[in-house]
Amino acid sequence: MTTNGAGAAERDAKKIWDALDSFRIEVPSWGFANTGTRFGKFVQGGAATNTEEKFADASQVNKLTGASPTVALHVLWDLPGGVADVPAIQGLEQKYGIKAGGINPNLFQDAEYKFGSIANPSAEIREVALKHLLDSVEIGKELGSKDVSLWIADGSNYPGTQSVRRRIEWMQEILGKTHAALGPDQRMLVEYKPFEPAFYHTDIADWGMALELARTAGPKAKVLVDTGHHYQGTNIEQIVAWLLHLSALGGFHFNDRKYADDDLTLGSIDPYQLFRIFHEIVSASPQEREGIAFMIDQSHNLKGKMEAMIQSVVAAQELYAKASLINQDKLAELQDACRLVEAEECFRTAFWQDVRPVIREWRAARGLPVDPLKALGESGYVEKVTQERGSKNARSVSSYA
Ligand code: LRH
Ligand code: MN
Repeated sequence: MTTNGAGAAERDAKKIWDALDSFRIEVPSWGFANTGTRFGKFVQGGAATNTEEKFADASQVNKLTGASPTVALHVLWDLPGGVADVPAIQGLEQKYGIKAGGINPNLFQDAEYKFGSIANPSAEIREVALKHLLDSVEIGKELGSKDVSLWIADGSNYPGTQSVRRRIEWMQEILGKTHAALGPDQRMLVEYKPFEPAFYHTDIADWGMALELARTAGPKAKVLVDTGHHYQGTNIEQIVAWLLHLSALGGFHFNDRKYADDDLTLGSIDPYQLFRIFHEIVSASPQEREGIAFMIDQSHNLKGKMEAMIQSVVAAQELYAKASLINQDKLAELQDACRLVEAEECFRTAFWQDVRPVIREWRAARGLPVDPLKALGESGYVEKVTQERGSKNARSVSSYA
């Protein structure tokens, strides 16, 4: 595999095995359900129609990839009964051997949030939003899951219609109270997004705003980087480097995009982007890397949901393995000596390494199918769930997920 000799090949194989043995990525429950765009939803007969089926699908993905032992939950979609649904989730964790991961409050779906949730001018509605956040913290506490992952869709559509300044103060007040409710091992992750569903201003639009809100909330608050939440041309790995430098990086929502927040499968459009991000992670110190949450956040509107999720986990494993092959010491030496071409070659040679043969050996050694996607096909799992769920999906309502 590498240019010079067996010794180097063994060393590379060890780097890849060590990288894969430590690599874990969380799958989103909503990635298994029928989702669409505002222009329509193409219902898949085998899609998950309830939280149990989402756990079943997540369990199958983990069984085939060995890398996704947790599933992110969206409170309104997976725990419509709130804290009262925790025992049911604990039952599913037992039954399917998958742990609940990030708890995602939903402050964007209900009618009362038309003018915002934690940034809404109405103190009454802000209180309703705070109640939902505190319920989400409680759910996380009872499930023993580490992260409460906040995406706030709040914003406005026309200049002059809302006070950006007062909305900042209202957000800080609510996020401070939410942080105060966190348990000793809990964190709150603040996700930013430049636009959609708001199209003039979004209250938490970029990493700087998320960072400042996290900092004022408290030490258990970190920033979540959704790779789809950046304007074209944004250097996302530079933002990651800064957040690492500031010990403010909580985690990622990985996906890919050609235009905006397209939520396409990771590595499908610009795999080099994710490689550059992983380089910032693997070149950080073990302390800095500690606790960074890798999560997938995608909606599979056209591709088979199980196939797309397995493709995503496998692509993430491959890109993380490639990044683990970068000779960091040599690269740092070449970078600081401004030996540009040699540094670039040292960096991108790792990207071009075909790590798949060694990953297949790792899978076999770990008792996993050497080709997860092929194994899914041979398992008949999709056909089985399509049989079981088909009629329910045919009747599926038109909610987002
Ligand atoms: C917003 C977002 C957020 C989730 C949602 C499903 O675009 O990235 O993380 O809550 O997608
Ligand atoms: Mn996201």
